[in-house]
Amino acid sequence: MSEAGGGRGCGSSVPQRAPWSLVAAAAALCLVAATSVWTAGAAPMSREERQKLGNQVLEMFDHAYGNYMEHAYPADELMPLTCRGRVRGQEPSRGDVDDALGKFSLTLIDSLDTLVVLNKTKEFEDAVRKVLRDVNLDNDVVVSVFETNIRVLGGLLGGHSLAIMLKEKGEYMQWYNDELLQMAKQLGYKLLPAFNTTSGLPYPRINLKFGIRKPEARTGTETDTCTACAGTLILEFAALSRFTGATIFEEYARKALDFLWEKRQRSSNLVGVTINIHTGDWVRKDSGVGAGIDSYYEYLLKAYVLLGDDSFLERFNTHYDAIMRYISQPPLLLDVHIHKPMLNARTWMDALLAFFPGLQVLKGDIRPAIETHEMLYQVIKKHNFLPEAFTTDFRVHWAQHPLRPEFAESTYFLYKATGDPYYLEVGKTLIENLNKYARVPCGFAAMKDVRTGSHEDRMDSFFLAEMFKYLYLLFADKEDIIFDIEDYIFTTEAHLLPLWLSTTNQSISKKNTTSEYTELDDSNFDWTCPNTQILFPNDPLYAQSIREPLKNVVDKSCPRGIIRVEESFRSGAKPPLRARDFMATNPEHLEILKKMGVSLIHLKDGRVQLVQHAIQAASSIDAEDGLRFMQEMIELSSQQQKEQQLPPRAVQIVSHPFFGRVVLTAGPAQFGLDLSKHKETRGFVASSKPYNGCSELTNPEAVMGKIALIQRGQCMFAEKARNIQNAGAIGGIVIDDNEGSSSDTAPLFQMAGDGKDTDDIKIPMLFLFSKEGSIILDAIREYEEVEVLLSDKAKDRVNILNPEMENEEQPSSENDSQNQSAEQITSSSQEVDLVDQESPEESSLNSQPESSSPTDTDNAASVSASEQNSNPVENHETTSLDGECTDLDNQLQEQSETEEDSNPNVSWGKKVQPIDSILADWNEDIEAFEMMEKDEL
Ligand code: DMJ
Repeated sequence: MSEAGGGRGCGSSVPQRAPWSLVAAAAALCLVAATSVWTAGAAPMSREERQKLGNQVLEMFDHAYGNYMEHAYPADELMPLTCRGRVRGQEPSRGDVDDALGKFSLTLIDSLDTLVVLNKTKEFEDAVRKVLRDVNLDNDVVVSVFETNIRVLGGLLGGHSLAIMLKEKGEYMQWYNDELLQMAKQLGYKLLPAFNTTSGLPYPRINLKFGIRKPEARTGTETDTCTACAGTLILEFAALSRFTGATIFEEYARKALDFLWEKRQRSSNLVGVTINIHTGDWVRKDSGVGAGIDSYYEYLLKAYVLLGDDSFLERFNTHYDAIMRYISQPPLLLDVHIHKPMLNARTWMDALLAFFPGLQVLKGDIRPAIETHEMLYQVIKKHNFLPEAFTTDFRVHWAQHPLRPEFAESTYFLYKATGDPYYLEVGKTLIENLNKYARVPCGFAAMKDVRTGSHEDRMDSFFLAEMFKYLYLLFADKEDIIFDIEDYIFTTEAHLLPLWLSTTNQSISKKNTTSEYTELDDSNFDWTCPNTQILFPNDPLYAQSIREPLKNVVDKSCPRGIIRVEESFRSGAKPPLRARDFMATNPEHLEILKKMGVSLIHLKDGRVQLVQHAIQAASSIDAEDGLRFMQEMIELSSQQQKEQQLPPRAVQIVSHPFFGRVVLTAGPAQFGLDLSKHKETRGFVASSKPYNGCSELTNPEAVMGKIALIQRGQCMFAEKARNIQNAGAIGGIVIDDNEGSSSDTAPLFQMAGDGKDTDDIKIPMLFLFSKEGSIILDAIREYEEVEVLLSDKAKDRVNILNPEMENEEQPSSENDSQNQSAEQITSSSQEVDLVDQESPEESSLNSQPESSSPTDTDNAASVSASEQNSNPVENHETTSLDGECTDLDNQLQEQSETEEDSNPNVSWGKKVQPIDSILADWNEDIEAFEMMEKDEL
């Protein structure tokens, strides 16, 4: 086991390309070494080109920093679209995001050490003078303890670290007398009151002037904090203690970490996202490596590097083991529940987890780092940036991107680890995209929506603190940097702390180390590093071979892949299982999949996701087959998407006591009356008998002239439609039989026909997921007579209550047709727009329904036929690839943004009010109406 001083021995937060022995002293810190000989794979990048790219980074930094200094300073941040400073209180509040702003010239402080890394020593000297002259840390502002620590305390300490380095060199900063450190200490003391809890976990926010509890403080009533918020202090606080000799900071940060470790879920060894700072109970029990937890793990490993304290490594390795067991599903990293870690807690990933491959490099676990990084890169190639959140089938979940640096960080570490020029090309792409899509005349603007390229008036300070450092260092040679970067560790905000701190003022760590660690079974601890001398020099294609199977993981349109499939078919090498024949319920198929190295991830919304790991295939031929199978699947899905680009529809409950308040998002049908081209259909609802609508109705009198409710399953959608139409229904609503399904969580799709001519179906048909459907069913139970409106867009309540008014507003019949065709044009052009804009989103790659999926028409006729043969009793509409992966939900999101303004009743897609709240509202409405009725009586 290494003693304290390991930080110095292991020598670096930066994986080196130097001989492996350099890191041996770190015992367990695996900074992998790479070969300098690159014989295949991505072509090596010439020194000239790397220099050119490095210069481009410098120019970009000047553009960002120069505009901040010119137009925003001394404000905390630059607003690059309006070219002015963001001053808290003077702009509309953005909620928690604003807690980073303390009126302390945040961007300047966050940029200090970047200036030195980028060789702008003169500018650094000026910047330090400005900080000392202008920055006030005593403002009456409530700030986030976490953000203030990583950005401001970290920024001051990084600045101090490089100021003393420069001073020692004898040219610059000769006047410097630890002034930044004094400021850091002052700030440290300002943050300490936050730790005044029984647990030792800090309050999430503090008032810089008044602290926590005083009435003037306006904070201190919070009970919860995020794990990362409480667990990302040790580097800055320990550095502050060791630089100044004031032990209290390191003590407090250690105590908070000790408490989190104590509270880890003991059977899974995972931590939740949010914890109660008083009781230590987990408030949010989901666990991942992204938002809310990320830097807690990062700081355990880096605390070991900086402080040389084995206990941190033991904790990190214990957690890492759990992460790899439960959360890592290469290339994905999926949140799970801490108590039931085999259960995924989400079907999407957030952008913050992009730092994790970099941390894995630091740990020495290169393979999963390469895999996850490659997956993320595929997402970036599709959207130009990493969206804030994306689904497991790589669709956009949250479309914004605030120029986060995590992916650049991982790219840098992977390049240092592997020496693979591929990562230089990745960096080049990042630079190009930033210049092409985020650059504006007054800096770089965050992306509001990566799909549309729209901007937000925001340039976060971390963009300067981190992005430019990592990009510059990626292309730099040792001699391009005026100091040895290997002597420093990067904080989570990429501030530089010198590793020599590990041997300075160590008494604190000795005094406070708990005795618990000796009880741990450390047999699973990884004390040795992978021998990269063997790993890379002997196999220069190592990284490439890991990336290769993931190459098309996102790009489901995949033209090259399709050609390859066709070519291989022509040469007679057919895959053993065709994608179109695949059924997730067929054990034989599952066996074949396994052989091909294809694994299934069961998503919560009923879909399954397919991911191929070529190395898990039984043989290289099976791996090839697996690849072909995946490519076929991609092709098949994209074919289906093309047929599933109808916008969603609305079911609006119009009768008493709803009067149009309840609008349910519904899926359209490929057959029957097209509601976008015709006037809506209005009628009372009635359940059909049999409820599945698969045979002639036994209650035609009940559905005659009404909108029939039918349950999904047992037969084709079209068959149901014919049966209710024959009984005299004027429309139909198919309600999902998957209990709990909802358009909040499952992508909408359109109901497909039966592969035959469906022109005979004249009535409109809509699909509702189970939760939405049950709102209508509950309403029937309560009120018996329930009237609904089936339409392409919810109607204004005024028109619903006074249909005559609507008629008055209607054009004359002569104008009607003109108007209607105008509407059609609008409607169809809107569809085209959506398709154009959204088609890149339709990346349901690897994803197909496990069951209960609508059958496709013509295109997939042979598919459904073969499925009918193989599984005649199953729901026909459940067996083939369907449109669940289509992008209606993204269209919905898009529509919600444009339509909500004009029509407050429309609440599509992601912005749809959650069902529970609709029900709550609804109950409130009912009560209110009942009260009103009583009053009237
Ligand atoms: C940075 O402020 C830090 O890296 C933090 O740990 C989380 N991420 C932001 C930038 O995305």
